[in-house]
Amino acid sequence: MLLRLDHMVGDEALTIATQPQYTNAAGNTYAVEHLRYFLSDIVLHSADQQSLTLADTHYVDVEEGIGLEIPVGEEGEGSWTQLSFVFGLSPQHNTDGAFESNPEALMVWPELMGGGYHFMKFEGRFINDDNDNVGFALHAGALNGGEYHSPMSYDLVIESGSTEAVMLLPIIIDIDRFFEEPNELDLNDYYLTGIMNDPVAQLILHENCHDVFSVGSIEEVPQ
Ligand SMILES: [Cu+2]
Repeated sequence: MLLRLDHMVGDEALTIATQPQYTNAAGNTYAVEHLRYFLSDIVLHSADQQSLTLADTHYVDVEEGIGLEIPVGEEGEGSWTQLSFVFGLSPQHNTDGAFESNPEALMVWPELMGGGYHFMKFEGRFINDDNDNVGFALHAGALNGGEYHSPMSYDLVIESGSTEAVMLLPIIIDIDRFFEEPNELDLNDYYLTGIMNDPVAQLILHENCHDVFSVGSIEEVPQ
């Protein structure tokens, strides 16, 4: 069995591009050039209180195709009723020096802003209020120790083990949702300064993360 991360914008598969083509809730026309992030504490849970940790930390780079699948392995054969993970790094994993090699080490978060690592580097371009095509960077992290990581938990029904097929569980990441619900995030407010040193912006993005992820229906892929 494996988990597959499907990056979407609404109903469309995300296309990495430089030319703004998507429209967010604030009406910004935007493009995603780079999307890099960490998940942590990825755990399957069963009805009888068993749990299986799939990864303590997991790095994703959409543009480079890194980390788009999370293998479950043979010990994952069985029945599971819940999947939980953290978007970003849970505090126990967000420690200075935790990652010694690239690409993970390149996610380092400035010591002066609390240290540890970026939870996400979401970079792209958009058309600003002056009608200029400009770059933006939404960099999320535990600014000065802020609890901006997002624990997620999903009920599911997985019965695996007997089938000839590979069981595949899609995890959908809807990029548009970073910009909405409960807070409308307008890139005009942030593209000049970024958000790294802005606790209000970190909170806005953190709150919006609650429904960015969803779990799809299990698929069987013939071997
Ligand atoms: Cu940054």
